[in-house]
Amino acid sequence: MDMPVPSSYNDLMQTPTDRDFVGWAWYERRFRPPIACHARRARLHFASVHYYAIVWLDGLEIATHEGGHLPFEADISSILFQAKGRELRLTVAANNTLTPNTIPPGRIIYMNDTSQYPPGYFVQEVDFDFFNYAGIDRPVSIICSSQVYVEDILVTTNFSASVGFVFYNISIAGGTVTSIFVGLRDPKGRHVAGDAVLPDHICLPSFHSTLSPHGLIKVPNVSLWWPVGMNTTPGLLYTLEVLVCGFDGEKDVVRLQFGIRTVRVVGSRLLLNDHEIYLHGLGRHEDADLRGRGYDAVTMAKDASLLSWLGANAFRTSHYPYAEQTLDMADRQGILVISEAPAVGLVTVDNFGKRSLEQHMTTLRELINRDRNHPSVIMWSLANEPASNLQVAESYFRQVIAEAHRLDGTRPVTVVLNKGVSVDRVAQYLDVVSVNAYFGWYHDSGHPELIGRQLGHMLSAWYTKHHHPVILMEYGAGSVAGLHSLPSVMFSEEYHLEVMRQHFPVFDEKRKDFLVGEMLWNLVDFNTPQGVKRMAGNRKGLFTRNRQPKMAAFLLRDRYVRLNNASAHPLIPWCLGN
Ligand code: GCB
Repeated sequence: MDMPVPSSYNDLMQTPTDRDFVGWAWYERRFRPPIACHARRARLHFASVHYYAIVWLDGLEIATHEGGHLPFEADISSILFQAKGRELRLTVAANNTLTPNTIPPGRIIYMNDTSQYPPGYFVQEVDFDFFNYAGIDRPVSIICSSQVYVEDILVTTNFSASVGFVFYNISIAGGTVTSIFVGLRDPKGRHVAGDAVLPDHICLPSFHSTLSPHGLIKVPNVSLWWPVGMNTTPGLLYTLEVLVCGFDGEKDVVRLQFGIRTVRVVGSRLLLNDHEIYLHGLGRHEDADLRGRGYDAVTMAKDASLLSWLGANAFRTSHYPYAEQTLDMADRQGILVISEAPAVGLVTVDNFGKRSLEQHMTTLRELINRDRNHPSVIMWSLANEPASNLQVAESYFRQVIAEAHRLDGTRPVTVVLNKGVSVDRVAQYLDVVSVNAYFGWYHDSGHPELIGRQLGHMLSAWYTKHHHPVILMEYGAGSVAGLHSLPSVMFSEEYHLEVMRQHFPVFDEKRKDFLVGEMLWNLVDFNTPQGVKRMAGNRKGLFTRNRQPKMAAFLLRDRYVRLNNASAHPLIPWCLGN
């Protein structure tokens, strides 16, 4: 069938067997290479294929990749050169099978009782609460450049008084360069330091600039990057312009937008630009009716608009890396992001073996490499709800956390925990302790009056044991839009409100000491595997899957606008609303 790319194929199918298909899905199309790419460096770039991908061009295998949500590419210069503009056939095989050693893990269960099931019958089981959407779910593009090209740039930033520091490290591939020009533009587009990189710049083979591929640029009167709600313009971005010249006189120009800011954990506090910061945000999913997990600019813009309307200053990319366009949006809008590796559902001993560890590390490298220049990304979350009580989990996470620190010393690291504080073995290695807890929902269902006591006790217990800042990374309740009940019952909109309301006084109390974030679960209702606990998906959204508000959305908006107002005007904490 015709299949749009990007999209998840599942939601475009008409039979349950096709929607729930597990195995190889084949994509194929013919295309004429762009003339502009002829005799130049050409890379075929996949932003994400879920889960395992093999790619052929004209029948020649050019790439394999394991893991969804993260990019990979193949150099196709010589194939395009030989093709001389002739049509080419691109084939992609994508396999969504998850095993105990994939990240995330899953398992195939064969039902061998032929009195109950037909021969060969199997199901794929997962220990995570979202539909395992599959296919080429993000854009595919051809990147043309000169033979010598800028392969990567790493920017780290700091500041002292009014001077900003921009450290850059440029990796060049494809040959030797004759000269490099590096310049910096401020958020208004004015050239402020380094070389002026002009569009009509001509590369002269003999010319050598003074700048090397790594260095430091000082920025006087720096405009720091801030999130929303800080009484200053959020999301101010500088642009690093890099121009490299090859021997043949060809040039590659890359512009990287980034923000100048610092993140640190000091004692029980999270500091952004040396100011205490409190995250008030949401957990999310890349999920929308018909689109599945497929990248969709309209849904992305709508969700950004919902976050802004709510007054949220943060979100977590639960439970996998989101499209890069979403992080660009967060950079511009001034939303703090906790960027999460796709390690969710590591719950049994066989999810912590050597093969899992290797794949987790590979995924982590790809994630940090992709997202490290985004000012919005202030923390790495390495996993969601692993069995952190197991002995194997301790040595496993000690290694994963050490690797994250080695790869990026500029951001704190967390793992989102749900085991009890007395049995957990992982929090000791973290910079920030994140916990999920559903008091009044999964615990003491139907008893929101117990939330204050239980939540306060739990949060204090984590802090007392580890003396690290704590974030309540998930809490919430489900409601079916339009279902009302007084007195409230579970799944009514009133119950949803009640559960949230019971949390707020505890947050306000604990954030005086060690709580550095409250992250409601979830922005929008989302699709899950079918089961008796889910009524056509998970209903913990503030908005329906069509992005219309439930009553709970107004309650959270009222709180978040007040919180923004309080941090913008510390002397008049409650000057908005009643
Ligand atoms: C959790 C999970 C999240 C689920 C949520 C729920 O703890 O981290 O993926 O969707 O609970 O609603 O059950």
